[in-house]
Amino acid sequence: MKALNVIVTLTRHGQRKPWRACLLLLKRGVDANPHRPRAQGIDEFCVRDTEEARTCGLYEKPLHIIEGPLMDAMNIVGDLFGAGKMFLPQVIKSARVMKKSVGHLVPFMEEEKRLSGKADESSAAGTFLIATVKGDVHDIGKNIVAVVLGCNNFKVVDLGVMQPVDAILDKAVEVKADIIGLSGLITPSLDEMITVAQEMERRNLKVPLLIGGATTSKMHTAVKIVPQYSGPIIHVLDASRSVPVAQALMDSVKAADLWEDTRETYAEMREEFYAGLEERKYLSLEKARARRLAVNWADPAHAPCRPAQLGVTVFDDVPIADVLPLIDWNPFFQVWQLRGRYPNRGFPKIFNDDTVGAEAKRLYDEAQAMLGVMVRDKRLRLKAVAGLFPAAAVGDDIEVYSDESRSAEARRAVLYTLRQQAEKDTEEPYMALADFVAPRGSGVDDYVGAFVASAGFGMEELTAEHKAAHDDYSCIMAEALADRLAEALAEWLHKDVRTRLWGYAPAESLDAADLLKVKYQGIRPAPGYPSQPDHTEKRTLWQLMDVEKNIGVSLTENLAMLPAASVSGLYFGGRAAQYFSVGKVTADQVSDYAQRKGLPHAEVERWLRQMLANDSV
Ligand code: B12
Repeated sequence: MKALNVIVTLTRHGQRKPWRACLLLLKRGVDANPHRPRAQGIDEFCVRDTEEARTCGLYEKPLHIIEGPLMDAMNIVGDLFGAGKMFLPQVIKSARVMKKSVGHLVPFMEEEKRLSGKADESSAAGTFLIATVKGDVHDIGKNIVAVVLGCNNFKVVDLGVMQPVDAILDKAVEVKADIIGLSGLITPSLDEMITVAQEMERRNLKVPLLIGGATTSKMHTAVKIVPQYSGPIIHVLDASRSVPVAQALMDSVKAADLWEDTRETYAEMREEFYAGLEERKYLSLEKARARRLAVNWADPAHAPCRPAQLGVTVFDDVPIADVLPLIDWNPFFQVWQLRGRYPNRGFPKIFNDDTVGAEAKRLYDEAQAMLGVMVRDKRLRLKAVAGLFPAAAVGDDIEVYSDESRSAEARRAVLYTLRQQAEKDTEEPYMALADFVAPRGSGVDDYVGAFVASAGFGMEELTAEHKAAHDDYSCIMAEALADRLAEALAEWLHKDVRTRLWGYAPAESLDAADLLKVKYQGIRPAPGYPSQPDHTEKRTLWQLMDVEKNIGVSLTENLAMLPAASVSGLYFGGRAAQYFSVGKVTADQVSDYAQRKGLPHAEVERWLRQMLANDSV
């Protein structure tokens, strides 16, 4: 902390020149005391001060400014973040200042290189290659990790999203990566990560592999990925933990210790996992079906409502302002790793939290300012499509028809659902989504709905602008807000469906808080979420609602949606409909499901890999 003391002293004495560039950064470190909130990351004078440092005569080369004051400052920022004394938004803003400074210096360094004919020796802590795997569009978690590692002096090579295994490994070899990091949001990415590990083994690489992203877990890494590769593989929970792990891996002694410890832990976890498999108990599919949720369709309380507007409705441009009140802010603070302590965990009480309150408020205000610009300048376009169709349950399937005849000729598509099989101690039913729809032959005419909502149109341009301005902070903020808007749009659309398009709850009057607490009738399970874990069901939604043509949201080969800030799901309107988790399923259901879907068994097994009772983590 010697450098910090120097800076504190310099700041106190108002001695700014020629350290201004450094001070600008370090202000963040000094200001990190949450009890003394001050504006963080003020970068407006950054270029002026960097230029001043370059021309003041103290530094022989522009690189010396980067490796001197700028890196000193970033190291302090990194240390404070690691010690929990500085928050993620502050770190990312500090990185913005650093990037702007470096951006100003790069042309001078290039000119120097041109004149001397040789490149500057870099003193980076190591080269970290990061990528989101094939078929996955997840960006925000990866971006946060990239910035945080950059703040800790790593040279980060960010390949972006949807990266196939060869692209990742070829680049890793080309840039002589010291560490490879993989990110993923949806379950198919777990298989892609296994493939990368296998290919690393085949190529005889020794580079450590870090695994991260919302869908990953320590258990999955230990059981499924680690056995594929003889080099070190470590699961990293969040951005702050990526730093000590990456730093340890750059030191041969610490790396050996870390990997030995981790390898041991993972081996124990594997043992526990395989031992635990035998303890799990399941009902056969037949028995589970016999204990389905038996809705009394003759009861008027379950009488389905005929939708006011059957068919597909396209929303080409929902005003951002209309969905703003429906934003759920809690996940927003999770993105920025700001966690209030009980009783100030949730929004807006988080602002009262002694530790994170002030920073949370500042972040929220900045988010509001960005939303204001998005509304004013129409930077994002919100698009959605909703479809409501006559339907009938046939076993565990839901047939969707083009007209009310519900005849074989009118059958347009089949939605396949999965049934719970994990044994319950109670008399509770073993549910599948099909239980919520009146069966064919019951004499009751029922309906089902589907939707896709996206707030990602315009994001590419917006993030490209921020990236060009070396502004990772605004880039990550925009991504976090687009994700919030996508979910708020889904909430808005669901309300419109309940009260108008389907109209089964025309008089519903719930405020935003009640909506976010799901106090309304009906559900909207998303393919990939626990009630419908099979991502391939999205293909049916795309076909039913002609999604790509109608609103331009597409599916990747692993069924992620593009643009990234998108959600899709089904609508069930009846009183019986509720959220549940399918959990693990046994081989009999996998075979049955494959047969019903008309897909090869192996393919279905691949898509359901994370829920196979005999094997999945
Ligand atoms: C917010 C959210 C969304 C948002 C934004 C998604 C995004 N960020 O791209 C929206 C609403 C758009 C969304 C959509 C969907 N989602 Co979602 N979503 C979430 C949620 C609630 C939080 C994810 C998040 O953004 N966290 C914040 C970020 C910053 O954290 P992070 O990505 O995990 O990254 C951190 C660490 O993981 C780590 N890290 C990340 N990468 C790396 C890499 C390395 C090398 C290292 C070291 C570390 C590291 O550091 C990061 C920073 O701390 C999770 C559940 C959960 N609690 O995790 C579900 C979740 C990820 N979603 C899920 C699903 C299924 C979907 C959808 C398919 C649903 C649907 N049908 O609409 C879509 C897919 C979107 C698409 N484009 O295809 C599933 C995925 C698992 C699965 N079954 O496939 C989850 C796990 C929910 C669940 N329990 O089932 N989702």
